[in-house]
Amino acid sequence: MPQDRAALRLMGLELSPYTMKVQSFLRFKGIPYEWVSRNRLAEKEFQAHAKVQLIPLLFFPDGETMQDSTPILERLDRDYPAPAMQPDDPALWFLSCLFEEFGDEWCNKLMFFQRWFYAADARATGRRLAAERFSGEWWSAMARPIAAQLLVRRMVPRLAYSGGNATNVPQLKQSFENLAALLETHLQTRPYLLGARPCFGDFGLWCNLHQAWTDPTANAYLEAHAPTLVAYLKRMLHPSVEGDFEPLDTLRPTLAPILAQEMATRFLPWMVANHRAFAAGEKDTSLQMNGQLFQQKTFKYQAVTLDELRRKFASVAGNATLTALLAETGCLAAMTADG
Ligand SMILES: N[C@@H](CCC(=O)N[C@@H](CS)C(=O)NCC(=O)O)C(=O)O
Repeated sequence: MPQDRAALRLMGLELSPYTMKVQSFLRFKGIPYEWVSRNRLAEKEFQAHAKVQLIPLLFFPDGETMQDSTPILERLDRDYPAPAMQPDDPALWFLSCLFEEFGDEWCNKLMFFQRWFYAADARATGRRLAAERFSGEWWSAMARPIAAQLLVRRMVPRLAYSGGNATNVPQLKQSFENLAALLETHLQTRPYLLGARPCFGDFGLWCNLHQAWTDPTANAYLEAHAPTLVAYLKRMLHPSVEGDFEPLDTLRPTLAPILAQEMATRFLPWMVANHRAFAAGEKDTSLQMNGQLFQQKTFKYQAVTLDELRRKFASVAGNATLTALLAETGCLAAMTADG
């Protein structure tokens, strides 16, 4: 192995929210790493180590590899404890976990539908993906135009997977615009979600919203309506400690509306319905969301991550401040198995 090889190697793409999430976290922790583009040249190495066909793929110096950004961040936080990624306060700790999951599983829908549902965005993304996939190959400029079209043809049907279908788009569009407005207010007086330093929740929340900002339609909307949020999206590319986490009291006035309007009415009802459908062996999940039908394929992954979120809640369920906030905002029921 060449001496100058950095300790960790991060394989992925800039168009991958979860790869950018891990990169941002490595920067936050000050962990040296080598970026490895998952282009065609890296395909052989990817296939030799990947357990699932997903990026990011993280290589440790001892040859161990990891996939799935949430356990990757938790592992890196154990290996490199400083600066801490989580608040000590149990209520803030759980809210940070809840936002990480919300960002990973709900905001992904808000990004994905805008990226592939609108023709201009799909074309733009196809070109960017082709440029990344064929980077490092002399002839790539000639192949890109056709490659871009092929990638769009492969990715657009994926919309069904992420729930970006015509039935759901009204709810997803409303959710994106409402979330942007609520974050624009919440981030007026603080650089990060829970105060003057980033938490676990920031990395999940940021990664998909940042990707959306790189796409034409969402970029135009955010630039016009949410300049403070845009500044946050740029800040999280190189997150750093600028002070302390705030007490829940000062966060609550602008954080509670996000819990009530986006998590309690959209994200959690979908996660609970998906969990129930998975348990019942139903391949499709449908529910009423703000009086509208919301339907998509049922996923094992999100059923498992809801169990994990519920396990985390159970570890702090005795915290009266937290349970009061979750009850007031309509999020508490979903935190327990019969929720
Ligand atoms: N839960 C995983 C999700 C990883 C994921 O969905 N990665 C996408 C790119 S962001 C991927 O590799 N998709 C496969 C493909 O597009 O072929 C994580 O957090 O790492």
